[in-house]
Amino acid sequence: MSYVSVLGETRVVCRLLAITLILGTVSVQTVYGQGCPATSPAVAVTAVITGPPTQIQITAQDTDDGLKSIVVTTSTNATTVVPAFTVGTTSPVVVTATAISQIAGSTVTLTVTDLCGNVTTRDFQFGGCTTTPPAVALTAVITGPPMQIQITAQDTDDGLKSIVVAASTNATTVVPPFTVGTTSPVVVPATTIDQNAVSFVTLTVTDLCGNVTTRDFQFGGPPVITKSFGSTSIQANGSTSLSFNITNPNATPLTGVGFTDTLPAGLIVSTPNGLTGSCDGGTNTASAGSNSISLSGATLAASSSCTFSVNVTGTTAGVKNNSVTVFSTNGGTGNTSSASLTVLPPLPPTIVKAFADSQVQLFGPNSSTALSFTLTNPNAATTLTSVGFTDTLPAGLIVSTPNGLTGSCGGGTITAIAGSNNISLSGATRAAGASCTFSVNVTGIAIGVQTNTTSTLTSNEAPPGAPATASIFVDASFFLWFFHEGGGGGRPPL
Ligand SMILES: [Ca+2]
Ligand SMILES: [Ca+2]
Repeated sequence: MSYVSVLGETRVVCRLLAITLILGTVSVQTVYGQGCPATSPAVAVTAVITGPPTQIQITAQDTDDGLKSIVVTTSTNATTVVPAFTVGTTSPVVVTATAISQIAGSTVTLTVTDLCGNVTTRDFQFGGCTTTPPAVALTAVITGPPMQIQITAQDTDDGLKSIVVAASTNATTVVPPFTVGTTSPVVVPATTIDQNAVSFVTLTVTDLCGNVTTRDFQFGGPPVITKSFGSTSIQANGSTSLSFNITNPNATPLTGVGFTDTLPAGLIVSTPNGLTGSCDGGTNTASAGSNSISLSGATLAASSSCTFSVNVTGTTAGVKNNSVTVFSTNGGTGNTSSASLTVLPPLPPTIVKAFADSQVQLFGPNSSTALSFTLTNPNAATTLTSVGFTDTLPAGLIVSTPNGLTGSCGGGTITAIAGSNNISLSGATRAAGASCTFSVNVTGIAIGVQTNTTSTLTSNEAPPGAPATASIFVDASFFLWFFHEGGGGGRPPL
């Protein structure tokens, strides 16, 4: 290019302009074609040949001014060649970078200049290790017999390095030759798979960056069942879930999958049965109140599982051991899974007793007070029957005359004979969570603190419940006033 001063201006004039100098006249005659455009050359990747080894084509073009130079400023882990071209060409020029390293990564930088001095610099990065392992999948099953399969391994980013048959049991597995570094799929056939035995093919596939995928493919094996209770223990007559998970470990479907689970004594299907989940195409049977849960006729797709659960209720206390065996039509009988549930006995009834007053007089108008008993069945689901207790009064208390009995307790018989030292309840029935209260008047007959403790609480269903204790003070001040201080001569004590 050249710089020419015309009419006080400095202009960049391209070579396409005709410039004529007429010497001696000190005049400049300039003919302009057009101004020099400021548009820089275009530089882009236009082709990738994956190889291996990978090759790249980078195309440079300047459609207005024409190319002046293409300089390779960086070429790391690559061989970059600029072809010969005519300076000023407006046609594309294709630069080829070969031997690109997919593992280490390659960098190619081009600096492209056009005839007007416009410059484009572009960096191109290729390859470099990824952390993505190869994909390994079953892509074809020829049922035979004998059965054949195809397993496809591919690594689209780094390229495959090796495919190793880690196991081939009851099958013939051959890895075909392939170009190390290929990003194309490689199909590994396994032939003569024995469907009547459990057959395994295990491939370990590594890419050029050391990422590894190991995949097991199983054929002909039975289903696998796992059962579990939702809780490890429940109260008597309480409920929990019982879940069944069935897995098909094979790379092919299982048909006719089922089981029958007979519950142990003291464990039944709840009402309602709370059935949730299903197994594809199978029939679940779990009749409320029965001792049997079953599945029949289910189909499990390759490498799939299904889960369903029902609620069960413990009707007697104890450890309930429960086993179930799964079977299938085409994979035979599978494992036996066991689970245990502890059914705890019902909680015993509870009792609270209390005197209405903290003290009574030994003699006179304030010598009696009410003694109340409150019984509770703390169970959530168990009715307690034949609930009873005995309360023998201490030497300083007797049942008042009359006994002042109020309240009742679940149809039970309350005995409190006037003048006796005994209060008792027998034969009461209390529903889950229910309480009852009754009271009897008692009279102090000896001075001092009278501590009163019941027997344990008995019932037909639960272990004995803890006794209840309460105390009252029998005071002698009224007695002393009445008999020793003048027989009513003064004001009696309260
Ligand atoms: Ca240009
Ligand atoms: Ca990879």
